[in-house]
Order: sequence, then structure tokens, then C-alpha cells
Amino acid sequence: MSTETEATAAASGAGATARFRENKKFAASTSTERVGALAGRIIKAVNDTVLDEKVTYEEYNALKAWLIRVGEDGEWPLFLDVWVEHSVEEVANANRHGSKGTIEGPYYIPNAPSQDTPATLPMREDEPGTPLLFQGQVRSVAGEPLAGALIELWHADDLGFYSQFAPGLPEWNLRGCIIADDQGNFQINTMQPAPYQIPTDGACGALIAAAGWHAWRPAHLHLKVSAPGHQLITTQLYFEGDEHVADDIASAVKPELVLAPADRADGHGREVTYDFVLDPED
Ligand code: MBD
Ligand code: FE
Repeated sequence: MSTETEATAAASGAGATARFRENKKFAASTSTERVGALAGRIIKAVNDTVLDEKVTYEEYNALKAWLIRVGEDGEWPLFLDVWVEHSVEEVANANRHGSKGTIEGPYYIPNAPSQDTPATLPMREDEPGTPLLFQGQVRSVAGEPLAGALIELWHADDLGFYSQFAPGLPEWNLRGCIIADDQGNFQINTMQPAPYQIPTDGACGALIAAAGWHAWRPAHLHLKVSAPGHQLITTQLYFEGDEHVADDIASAVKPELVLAPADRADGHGREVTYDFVLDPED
């Protein structure tokens, strides 16, 4: 039986590509004018780079070969979410007054098993790592507790792998939908995730190596938090002291999103409190 340590870029890329095709609604409503304006600017930016940098045929052909490989490896979701999504998120959430959002990334799966608080995320009997109690309250920007709040949480395991995108992990490992109590309070037991390394054996890894960059994201929890009458927020939370908080390859860290967990009094892992503030629906 294969294990998560045998994960390949092509397998996780194929999974992320298939997931994207299944779950996303494409905006068929983009006007001709808008498509022309955006595509024109992007093409011009590429041509300006060619002219400014005096790009050679050798470099142009290397680019062509690499772009073909991104598709073959199924790494378009990974490439776009690592290098482009952060500015899309910045635009999308510029007018929010509540909690900060950040990028979704390529590994969200809707409809994870649902539980009432207090909850424990689905995990293996011998799930490796440090236990983490993640708790808090969901409120409105006016400070009211939000009954019926839903916290969707997904994250990597102690080796940095996501269930359904690496072999050998149970289907819903470290993924869940938690229903807060009537005061918007939630308590979720999970395991501290490890830093995440972009697969080194695919097209994105090849770019990172060729450019002399590093492939790391800081350890993170992914969340989607929602409540009736309020805007859903997609965000991530990071951990103080993680060296990659300061140089996330995906440019998705914000100072407000860095947690400082404390050791638990009973010596059983760590705990941290983080409250979510949701903007009203417009
Ligand atoms: C991840 O886990 C992630 O969150 C992002 C944004 C990109 C690649 C892997
Ligand atoms: Fe992630």
C-alpha cells in the first residue's frame, strides 16, 4: 500500500485539477470588453518583459516547454493559487471590516463530515503530531455572537500532507465542518499541522529550483467561516515562531493571522483562542 511519503506532484496536481473542475462555477458573464481588456494587458505585460529583458529564443522555448509541463502535471491550480491568488483575494476583500481573509489554495473539499461543537476532527488512531485545541467565538462586526455559525477547517498532517491529495490517508483526515453553539462558540480538537512544501518533482518545483527560490509555506490551518446573514470568510491561520511566516512562497500571511498557542495545563499539547468577525451580507 502506498503511503503519503510517496506523494507525487502529478498525483496531487491531477487531484487538484479534477476537484477544481467539479466544484467551481465559471463566470460565463464576463463581457467581451472585459476579457479583451484583461487578456490584452496580460499579453502586453509578457511582451514588455520580453523586450525589456531581451528574451532569447532559448529562453522563449524553455518557457513554452515549462508551460506545457504545468498542464501535464495538473499544476495550474497550484501555480495560480501560489503566485496569483493573493492579489485576487486582496481585491475581493478590500472593503471588509471583519476578520482578515487570505487565499483558499488548491486543497479545499466541500461537504466534509459535520459535527457540533465541541468537536474532534477526523483523524487516524495514531495520528502523529502535537494535539492542538483551537477554540473561539464567531461574532458580527457589531460584536453580537452569531448563532448557527459554521467553521470549515482543513489542514495538512504532521508530515505536511493533505487527505485526498496524497496517497494512504483516510478520506476526510483532518477535515471537518463544525457547528458553533448558540453563542457562536466553538472548540475543535485537532493536530498541529507541519509546514507545507510545494511538490519538488513537478513543474512548479522545477520553476522554484531554477529560480533559486524555496518551496515552503508556513504551517497553516485553512478555514471557511460563515453564519446566516453574513459574508463567508475564507482564511488561514499561522503559528508564531515558524520561520516561513516571514517568507511564505504563496504570499498569504498577514500579521493578524498569526497565532501564538500556549501549552495546555494538562500537558496534552497546545491550545489557542481565535475569534472570527463576519461582515454583514450586502
Ligand atoms: C497549500 O497547502 C496551500 O495552502 C497553497 C495556497 C498552495 C499550495 C499548497
Ligand atoms: Fe494549504
